[in-house]
Amino acid sequence: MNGNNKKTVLSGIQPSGHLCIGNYLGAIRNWVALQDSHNCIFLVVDLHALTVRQVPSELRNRCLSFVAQYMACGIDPEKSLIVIQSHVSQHAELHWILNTLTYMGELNRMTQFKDKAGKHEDNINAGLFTYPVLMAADILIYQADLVPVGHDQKQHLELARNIAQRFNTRYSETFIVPDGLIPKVGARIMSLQAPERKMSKSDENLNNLIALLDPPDVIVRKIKRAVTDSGSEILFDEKRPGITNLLNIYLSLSGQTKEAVEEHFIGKQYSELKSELSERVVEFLKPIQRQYSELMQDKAYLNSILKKGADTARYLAQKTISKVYRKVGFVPYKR
Ligand code: ATP
Ligand code: LTN
Repeated sequence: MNGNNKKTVLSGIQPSGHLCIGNYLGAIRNWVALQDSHNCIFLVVDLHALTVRQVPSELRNRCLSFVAQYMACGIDPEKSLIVIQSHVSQHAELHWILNTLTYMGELNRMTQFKDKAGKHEDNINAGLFTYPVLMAADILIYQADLVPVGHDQKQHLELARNIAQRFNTRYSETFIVPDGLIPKVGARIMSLQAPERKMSKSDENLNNLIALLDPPDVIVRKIKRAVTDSGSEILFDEKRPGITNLLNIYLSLSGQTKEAVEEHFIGKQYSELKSELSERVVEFLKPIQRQYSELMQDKAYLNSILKKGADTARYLAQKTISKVYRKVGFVPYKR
């Protein structure tokens, strides 16, 4: 990307709801870890966010807030590009081309579409349906090698790989076929009140998620109210999703092994797990929240980072789209 031999990493999050520890443990934590060894591009995917209704002024503020939260979590704009998707029009251009290579049957199988269509029955729009193709465009436009995401994005990634291969077969080698990077621990953090569902940052019930910006007393209250299961032993057990989820969050933040965590809680009560977990989460989020507040006071600085991100991203994306337009047979624009 910058003329070095490093591979390219690309990922993104929709600016909807409140960034939560699920997003951090499933995705952002891996982004931070990849910054030195890879050329990284991290997107705030605002085009995707429009697939559900947004209040324009809130969307605008949330995009900037997400940028500051990425940085507060450790994304360093000196090492990585931070980019707002709508600043790079080539995403939408490639989306159209890739739409023509994607079958309705493939999109019909996407579980996220089925979930979201179920949640927003009054607004099942065409954008929601072709959302995974836009995600493929996000990835392929930068010739990304690696895409760090949580487990729920596995199906979308597979589709992106299939579309890349299909284009390459039809028009000759053009796209890198990307690999996913899904963490072993933390790839699927579950909802606090309904642990059979994933924690989701735009859940209407805020008690289901721990937001990165939740104040300490709110975190303590939410964890105290989290659903646990019958029984009293504190063990990782698929049949007890509530306690297992709390243990998984603890495990992800402590960096210990499962065995060490189970041993630590032998003979202890659920209430002790909850208070120890609350303490860990609060301590973990404290420096992130401090840094976030500082960053949000300097909007000019945030905007300068976004300008730099967009300028470089546009250059990279234009290289791909020009190649794609040539390969599909469009007449080149001559000055
Ligand atoms: P929304 O509820 O607004 O649809 P979301 O919480 O599902 O959002 P996305 O923007 O869809 O978040 O995802 C951002 C990243 O966070 C993706 O890489 C996704 O895999 C990851 N992620 C989302 N939820 C979880 C979760 N509960 N556990 C682990 N990773 C998650
Ligand atoms: N669909 C993703 C968000 C997303 C994304 C991307 C992730 C949009 N474009 C490109 C990785 C790479 C989601 O988490 N819902």
